[in-house]
Amino acid sequence: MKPLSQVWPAEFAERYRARGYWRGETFPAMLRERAVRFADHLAVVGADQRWTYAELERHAERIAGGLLALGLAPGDRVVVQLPNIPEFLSVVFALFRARMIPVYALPAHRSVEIVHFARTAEARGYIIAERHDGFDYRPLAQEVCREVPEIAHVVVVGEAGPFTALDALPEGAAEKLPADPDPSEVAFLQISGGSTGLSKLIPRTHDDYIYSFRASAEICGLTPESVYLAALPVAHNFPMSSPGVFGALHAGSKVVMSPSPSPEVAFELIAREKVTITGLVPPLALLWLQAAGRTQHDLSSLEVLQVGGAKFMPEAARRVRPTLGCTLQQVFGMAEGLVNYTRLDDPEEIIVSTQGRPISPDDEVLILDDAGDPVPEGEPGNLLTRGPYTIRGYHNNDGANARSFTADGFYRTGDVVLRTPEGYLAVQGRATDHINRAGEKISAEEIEDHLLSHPGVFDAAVVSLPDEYLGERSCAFVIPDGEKPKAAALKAWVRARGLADFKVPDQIVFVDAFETTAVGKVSRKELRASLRRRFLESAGAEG
Ligand code: OOB
Repeated sequence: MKPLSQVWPAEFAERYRARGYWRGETFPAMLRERAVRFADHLAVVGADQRWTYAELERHAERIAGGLLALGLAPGDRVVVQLPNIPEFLSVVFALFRARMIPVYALPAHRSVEIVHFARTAEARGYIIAERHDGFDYRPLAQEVCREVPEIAHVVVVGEAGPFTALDALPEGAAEKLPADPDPSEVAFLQISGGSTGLSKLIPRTHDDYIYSFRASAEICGLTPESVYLAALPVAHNFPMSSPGVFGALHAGSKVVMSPSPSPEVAFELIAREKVTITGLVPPLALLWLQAAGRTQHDLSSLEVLQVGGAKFMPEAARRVRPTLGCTLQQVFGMAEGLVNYTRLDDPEEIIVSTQGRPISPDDEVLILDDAGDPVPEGEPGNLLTRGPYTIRGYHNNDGANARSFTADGFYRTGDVVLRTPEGYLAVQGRATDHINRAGEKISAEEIEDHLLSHPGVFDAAVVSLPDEYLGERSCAFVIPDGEKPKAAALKAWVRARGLADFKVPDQIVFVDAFETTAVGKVSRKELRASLRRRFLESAGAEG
């Protein structure tokens, strides 16, 4: 099995410890300590569960013992694909306790993605919910196990079918549970937005990740009286750690798991549980702003609405305070590390017009031109970063590491930003070819490959187009091979390949040929840019 590691050069690691960022905390120790300090305080609330901190720890201990008794072992990687339910927390804390490595998948992922994560991580276990949003995950697990026979155990929250139910794990012996991990060990694998090709796996350590959400909880003002609503899927880095469910638990707050981010579901929970803070992607924030005007629910407990994952337009941002009566906090982050926040007491103008500033005084930020030289202050350029919670490399992916990191360890974010005189970052766009569809990152290349596998497709280029609601939608330009296939058939083809629904192209445009330059060749990147430009120009002319 490929060993897991995430190593900062010794001088950096020493500095991060000396400055008190890395404090040697680990996930198991964190929960154990809180289960004593906040024993009877509510830790997590779901549809019909209400667990105190002591109960959450008891559940995690039982599951940890059960997973070991089942045959999984410390060091095993386990794909976790669970929706926003309290068991997400008992399961991942159980994995941490048993020194197993969660690999976080989104509920929207399907066989192609899960097989890829399982293979890349060399997973031995897979934990699913019986169903969510009308989808039954058990047939998906059967398909994944056929493709990845190394998966020895599937555990199901709910009716297990052919697998093992979480509630029916064998009884484990407490003394078999391993000692706490070393804080510099990798705690889990997060998945990247996948800007080129398939998602990469992001190894995060106890030290670095706990620092990021501890500091986030502080920036977001979390206390034991705070109530955090997990509205976005918790497997995503934003609701997980910015400050997310982990930051909330670190602060002794109450976590409320919302099965859906829709205003209908979330508003009722805000009123019932007196939610004080939550995080959304821009399209959902727009939907909430619309719905707030006509809701019967009392939203007055809400103090902070965080918006991130994609650019939130200033015109919309300005409406948050008057409409919802709470403070907006913009969040610009990435699963690889760096997270920026506007601060709660910042002037309104900074809050609505920037995407915040970094968490840490030791987050190093470079803004460079394409030649690699710093741009003049205030001008847009490519954002590179390194710091106490930004990774130095992906798991087992030399090619991506060579592309995405400089020799001295800076991560090339692919984002184009400018820095204001106050030191805040404003996202201007990006240099990479992915589509940011309502916060979900889609790799153009990955979807092109699936389109090309269709017999009626000669060539395909996938680009992002501006979309009023989604921010960006995906559009595939397709050169047919022979008879033109139906757009609906192509979409169905991509879906049937076993991909997450959000990756199915929103729009398909058939063209006879792609332009080529005099040399006869253009890069895919230039090709996508020119298709996009010409399409928008002609649409503009028509409109
Ligand atoms: C978050 O993480 P990822 O890994 O899904 O995506 C990261 C990318 C960034 O590189 C940037 O391109 C985009 O998403 N992004 C934003 C943004 N926040 C993220 N673009 C414009 N404005 C923003 N506010 O998306 C993520 C991780 C942690 C916290 C928040 C978001």
